[in-house]
Order: sequence, then C-alpha cells, then structure tokens
Amino acid sequence: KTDGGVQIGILGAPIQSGQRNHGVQFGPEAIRKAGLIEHLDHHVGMTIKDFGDVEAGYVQGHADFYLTGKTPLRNPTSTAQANSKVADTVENILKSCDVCLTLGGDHSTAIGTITGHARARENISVLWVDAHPDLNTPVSSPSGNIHGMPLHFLMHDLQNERLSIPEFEWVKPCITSSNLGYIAIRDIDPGEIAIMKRYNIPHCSIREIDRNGIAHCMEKILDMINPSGNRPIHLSFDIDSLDPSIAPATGTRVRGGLTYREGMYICEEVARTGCLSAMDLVEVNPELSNFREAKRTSEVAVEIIKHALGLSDTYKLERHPQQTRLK
Ligand code: EXY
Ligand code: MN
Ligand code: MN
Ligand code: MN
Repeated sequence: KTDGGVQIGILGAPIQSGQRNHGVQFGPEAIRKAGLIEHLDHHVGMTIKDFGDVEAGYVQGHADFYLTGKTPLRNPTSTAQANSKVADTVENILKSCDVCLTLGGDHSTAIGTITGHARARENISVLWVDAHPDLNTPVSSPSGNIHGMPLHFLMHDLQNERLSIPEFEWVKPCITSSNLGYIAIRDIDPGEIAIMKRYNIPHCSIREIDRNGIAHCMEKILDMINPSGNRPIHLSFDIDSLDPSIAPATGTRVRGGLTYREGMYICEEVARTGCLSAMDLVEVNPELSNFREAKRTSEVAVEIIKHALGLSDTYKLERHPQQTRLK
C-alpha cells in the first residue's frame, strides 16, 4: 500500500444467466452511474482501483438447459464460465487490495466471488443478506435458476448431495455451515428449510428482526460466524433483502423487507468489525422499474456500499478520528 490507506478494488460482474429477467446485467453500469466511484474516491485513507467489468457473455433465451429430471437447469454453461472468470479476477484483485467489491449481476455471481475470496484469504466467513437463502440444489430448485442455488456448489456440508454439472468442476467447496450466516430471509423453499435445519445454519429471519431488533440479530450472527473477530468477512448483499418500497428495481421482490436503516445498520456493523474483505452487491435490475425507481434503487446500492466501507456519517460520528481504517 502506498499511503497506508485501505485499498478497495471494484469489479463489475454483469451476469444475467443465473436467472430469467433481462436487465440485471446492467446492474454494474447502473450502480456506477449512480456515482459509486465519486462517492468513494475522495476519502482520506482510502484508495479506489476500478478493474472494470468481467466479460460475462450474453445468453439469448434459454440456452443449454441441463435436464436434472425435474426443473431443467437454466444456462449452466454460461453461468459457470462467467463465474470462473469472476473467481480468477477476485483472487487477483485481493493480491493487491484489502477489499474486493463486486457489482452484480445476479446472485450466481457469488459462486465466483466467494471462490476467489477463499483462494486469496484463509478462513473466510460469509454474511448473506437476502430475502432468500439461495440454498436450493439443482433438483430441489423450483425455478432451475442458478442464482437460487450458489451455495450448493460452495458448501463443504452439501458436497455429499452435489450434482456434477458440466463446467462447474472448477468450483471447490470453500465454506462450511458454521461460517455462513443469513440476515433478512423471508422467502424460503422447503428444500432450503430442510438444509438450514439439518446443518443448523446461523440465521436471523425477518421475523426474528421484528422480534429482537437488528442490533441483537447482528450481534448474534457476527458472534456465530466471526467469534474471535478476526476472520475475513465476505458480505454478500442482495438488494432484494431491502423492502421493495426502498429497492424496487430487482427481479425477485418480496414484501416485508428491511427498512433503509436496518440495511444500513447491518453494513455499519460489518464495517465496525474491521474484517470486511470482500463484498457483493447483486440483483439490481434497472430494467424492472421506471427510470426514477431504477435510479433510487441504484442510489440505495451506493449507500449500502458506503456504509459497509465505514463511510456513513453516523458511523464516523462514533469513531475516533485516527481510526480511518475499516475498524
Ligand atoms: N428460491 C427461489 C429459487 O430458488 O428459484 C427464488 C430464488 C431467488 C434468488 C434471488 C437471488 O436471491
Ligand atoms: Mn477513505
Ligand atoms: Mn440472492
Ligand atoms: Mn434474493
């Protein structure tokens, strides 16, 4: 590092093949247009390096279905190939940067980002902020969309039931159920409930947030996935975790989401750990709402990122001036 500051690497992953809505591939562009770099670039002690977008390729229609008996898998080949490039790029970024920020693209992008992160850092923990657990298998999936099953490929615990999907051979399991934690889940399929119970995956559903409040939930989840407070944290933030009234431009909206401040509090608490090492901001689809709503969603995405990097004013109010790092 040159100025002793925190180096933030930024990558666009315009992947849309993990689901069926056109437009999520424009998520990175929409977030950049909402002023992401400008919002980050002028802070003392932080250096931004923009690595541009991964070449994800565009999938026309429903290419290369892979029949697994029930619901055919959607676009496995292009999703696997795009994520392999994401994994290599994230791994490379983390060689020179403290934090790698990936802009999605659909949530299948986490296959690449978590793999790349685990190659570059030891013992990572994943905080999955989402309306959905994204924990289906290619067989249990009700849709065949790979953005609903990224963790199937990544979790050691699930390898005994892992299907060998062509082109996914490169994805090695790299996290276990004890270093994965969910916040804000509220739309969960039967197969996902079964896996969450079987492996006792740490989680605070939206109902637990109603009951115990976001501060208690964040304390509980961070204690479970980062007990000693020194594990590199991967924050995988799906914009649909927020209430649709706040972030309408996304493909799988679910009512009763996080308030704006709950979303920001989650990110401030991640910043406060000083352990943030990689972050995904996924599922912004500017084509799924009118211009104003798409702009609002992208601006909220920028705010989420700023708060996770410790740049929110309320957060800075609580920090001592000399603590410019993420701690
Ligand atoms: N659970 C449903 C499925 O597996 O198809 C919906 C998944 C939505 C996934 C989005 C990215 O969070
Ligand atoms: Mn800074
Ligand atoms: Mn998701
Ligand atoms: Mn989701």
